[in-house]
Amino acid sequence: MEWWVSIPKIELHAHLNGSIRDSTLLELARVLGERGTILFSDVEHVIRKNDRSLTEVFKLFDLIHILTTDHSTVTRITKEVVEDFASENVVYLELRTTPKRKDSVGMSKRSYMEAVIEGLRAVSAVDVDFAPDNSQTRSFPSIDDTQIQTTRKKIYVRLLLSIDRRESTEAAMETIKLALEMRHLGVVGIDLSGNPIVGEWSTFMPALKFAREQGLFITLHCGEVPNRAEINAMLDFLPQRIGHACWLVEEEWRKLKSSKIPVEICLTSNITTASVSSIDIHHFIDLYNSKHPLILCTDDSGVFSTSLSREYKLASSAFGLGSTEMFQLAKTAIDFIFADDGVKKDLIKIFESASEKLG
Ligand code: 6MZ
Repeated sequence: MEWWVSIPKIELHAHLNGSIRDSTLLELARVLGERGTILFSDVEHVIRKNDRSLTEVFKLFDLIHILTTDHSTVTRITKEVVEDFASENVVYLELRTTPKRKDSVGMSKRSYMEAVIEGLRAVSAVDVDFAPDNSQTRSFPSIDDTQIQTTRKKIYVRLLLSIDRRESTEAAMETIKLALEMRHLGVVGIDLSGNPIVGEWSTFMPALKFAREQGLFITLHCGEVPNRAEINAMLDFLPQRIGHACWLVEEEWRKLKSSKIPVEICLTSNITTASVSSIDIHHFIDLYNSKHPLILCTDDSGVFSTSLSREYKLASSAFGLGSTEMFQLAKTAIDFIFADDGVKKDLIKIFESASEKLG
């Protein structure tokens, strides 16, 4: 097994519908093609395509949502995505998804999320811990040292509910309320995402403020496009984490660094969508050298044909970081997860045990 695959890793920025296997998307497209809902030949090359602009990515998401939005498919993709992350030794996954209402298939935001939870329960290849410590539904007890050596592979999964930038304040508020009601099922926070050229910060701010007051953690897609006013407003909001941070100017870098807000870095996504023009000038290395908190993530492993192991390998080769530094980078992600201290302690044990094994 490649070293990048063998080390334990933590994934904090992964969109459910962006992380679907191509083979599953093609299978779903074929079925809808047979039913006459779509023209398979039109869709096939879009799914197989590899380089995509930011605009094309959001068109692709509209297509993916046509393919995946019924309850049993949502359950299936959740199961597969968790199994795929676990198979490359992701030991903690914060999976984010946008709760969707689709009247034509009797889907509400709540029933969409129930289908996601069903997917977590359906995972059979590994043990999944998805609910917090104090809940009746936690699937497995806290681990001890002997278990690390002997038990089946285990992955911790926590959920973030995403607000799509196309949504209204009321719709965003509905998502926050749902998140609060589903905390006992492992929902730990809220993400703001969607096409960055759509929507206004002022639409989402009231809902995000409410979420924070209620104790939910917040992560924002910030600076995926150059939008000075929004980047500043987001940094001033002081979310617990931000994703991307591609288009900050000098003064905003200073603000970010003094705020110490951890940044979820998605290298392949940023390069593919041309949010950053080339890997050698990616802000990863400046933030890393400044010891700013950061976490390597995939964003959309399906859409960008990547994996977390690949992102680690890419960072190592692009920025000349050795295995000790990369292992340490993977481990420090523990500090930035939204789950409770019990999970953090378990993760520390997992990394310590792996460090002894890998030498
Ligand atoms: C902003 C993104 C994104 O929620 O249906 N999403 N939002 N920037 C990105 N960078 C490329 N990648 C994904 O997963 C798909 C949704 O996640 C958001 C978009 O809103 C997309 O529709 P879910 O599971």
